Amino acid sequence: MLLRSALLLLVFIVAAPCCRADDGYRLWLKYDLIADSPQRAQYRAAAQFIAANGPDAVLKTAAAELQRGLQGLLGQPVPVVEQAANGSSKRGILLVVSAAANVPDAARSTEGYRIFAQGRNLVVTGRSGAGVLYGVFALLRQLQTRQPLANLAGSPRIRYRLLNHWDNPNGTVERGYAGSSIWKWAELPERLDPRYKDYARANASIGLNGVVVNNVNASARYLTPEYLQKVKALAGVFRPYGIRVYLSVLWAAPKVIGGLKTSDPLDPQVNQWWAARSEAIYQAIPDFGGFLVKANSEGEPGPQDYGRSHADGANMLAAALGQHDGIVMWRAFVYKANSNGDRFKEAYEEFKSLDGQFSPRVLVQVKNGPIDFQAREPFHPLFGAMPKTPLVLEVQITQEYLGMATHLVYLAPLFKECLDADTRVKGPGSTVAKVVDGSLDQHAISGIAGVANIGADRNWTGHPMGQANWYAFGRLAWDYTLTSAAIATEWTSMTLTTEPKAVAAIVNMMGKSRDIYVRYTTPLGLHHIMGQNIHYGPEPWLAQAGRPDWTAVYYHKADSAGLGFNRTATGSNALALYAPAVQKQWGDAKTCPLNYLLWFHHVGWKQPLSTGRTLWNELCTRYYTGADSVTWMQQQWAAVKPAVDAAVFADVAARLEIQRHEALWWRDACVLYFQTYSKLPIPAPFSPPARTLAEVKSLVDLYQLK
Ligand code: GCW
Repeated sequence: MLLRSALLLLVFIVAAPCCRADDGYRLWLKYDLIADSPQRAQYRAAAQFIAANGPDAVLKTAAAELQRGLQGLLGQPVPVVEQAANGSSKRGILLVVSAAANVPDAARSTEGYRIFAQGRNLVVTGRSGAGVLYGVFALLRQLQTRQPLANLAGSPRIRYRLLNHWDNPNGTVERGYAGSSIWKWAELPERLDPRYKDYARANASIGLNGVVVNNVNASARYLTPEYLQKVKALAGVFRPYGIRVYLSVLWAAPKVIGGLKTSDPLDPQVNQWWAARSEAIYQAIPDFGGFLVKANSEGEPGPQDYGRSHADGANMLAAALGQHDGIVMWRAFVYKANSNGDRFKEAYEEFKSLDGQFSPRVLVQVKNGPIDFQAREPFHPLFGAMPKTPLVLEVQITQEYLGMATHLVYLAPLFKECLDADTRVKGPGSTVAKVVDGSLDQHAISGIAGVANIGADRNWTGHPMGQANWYAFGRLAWDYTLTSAAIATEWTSMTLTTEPKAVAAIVNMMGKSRDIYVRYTTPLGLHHIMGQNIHYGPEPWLAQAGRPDWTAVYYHKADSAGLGFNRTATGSNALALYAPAVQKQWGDAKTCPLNYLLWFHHVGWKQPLSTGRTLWNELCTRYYTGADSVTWMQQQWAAVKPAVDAAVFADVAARLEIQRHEALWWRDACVLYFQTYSKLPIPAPFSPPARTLAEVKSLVDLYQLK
């Protein structure tokens, strides 16, 4: 018996280090031991102690994280001391919070950091503990990606960098594909799942400083005293990581839980109710960040129910925050209950005229595009149209319309396409990024929000590569000038492998993945042709739904003449919402980028495009080459097998195989359906789909889209 136990123990000891599969839990913060090398020796020599002086809780976090990272990466214990010992020959890292620190300050925050050599030591300094924490993560990133510990400095370009969780009290996540919610409401506040802390570490490591914990389709419950204790417990876990909590609020809360007869923002009792609730929140959570509101949108209640405007509502909530340091983020994702116009224009029409009416602590939160997180959208026309109002850019990290948790789609190129888009409102260079960071119109506050793709799955995001989208969102929120490739390279080296060829192959595949997805789903500016219930499958034939703008035919407008939504002056004229220079380029089908063509033009099937092909042939070419490219991705992935963890490799390979099937599903559904209008053959060298349109349509039931 004893012998058997000893043998078992031996097997365990021998097996453990080599065979522990990577379950993805550690994200990009693996801190695995760097192989013995001259570089590791240099790192070791430079990191013999950490000195951190001061009571700041975030500084303590920074010291602990650095210690943990160095222990793992260098395999040497690094003591944390209060001060570097005088006259010691040891070299160490000094963490210094100083109001006088010479750090960059792009977003009027105190979160910048600077890393520099001072004598034998390396100093990481910032004007706040958070600044030092971000510096520490930057330093660890240098080690993780095997870079020199040279001079480094950074500061966020955007002040409020938030994840928006669409998580519900019952543990479900709206449009979440990685299991249930990570928040265990029933266990809070007594039990703090260790995951909360790891979640905070991950967010801090990429520079995020705020978390809206609940769905914008909000339950009033979060404002009850009972839930406040739960939110307070989470805030306590996040605070040492420089992260503040925010709540989405239900507009009708004064009626639903407050016992009032109205939620009219101009009613004094309603005002008092919100002020009292807000005060109670600040009593419990002194650094509470503020409120996010979805009002008068998709059936949610709002101030318009009482004939009041969005500004009336937002300003009342801002006033309720009192003297506390909080903000209100008011969403512009609205479209009227009975609209017969073009949904593209609705948010603009409702919000543009309110510019200048919002109180200084209100930011209006605008989705990247005018419709709804489609695989490719032109930038939202509100960017640049509300110069007196700070606008939060909202992007979707969770892949509601981009393949859920089975398609490999790296989203940094999508985020950047919007940030880099030039609104031209103040001449060339008036990019969305400059609207959002406040620099174009000199706003004191600025914000960016990403709808989280995180769930209770062990690897956080379902698809292992989905982690890259969380990572990329944070990095771009911090500094939108980083390139998609640079971010992918960092993430891959920290998460999957440091083998240079494999890194290059994976980064190349990631870089192309979003365009590939667009090609096999919605090429040339098609949009909103997905399934009614599951938003990532094709249903271009959808003609009946709760409202016309929930169908697909409303958007693609296929007929015997051609395809696409005419939004020029002869159509809905949504183009008129953009600056003249943008109108000019996009308004002419000859100069409109092909990526946006069918967003703005109804184009004849036989119309030649700049590629030399007719619209029909180009459409088919994109569907076919897009679907074929998934096979290419599979080959790329197969080639890196020796360099990545076996479990992660197998998981991604299996998901790519699903993606291949579903790309063919999209391709066949769309070319066969549009062919019923074009009446043209599938062009050579492509072969017509082996299945009929009826067969593809029946897949909708198979995938339970109905
Ligand atoms: O894209 C749509 C989603 C809804 C979501 C809404 C929104 C939270 O399908 O699930 O609701 O956007 O952004 O409010």
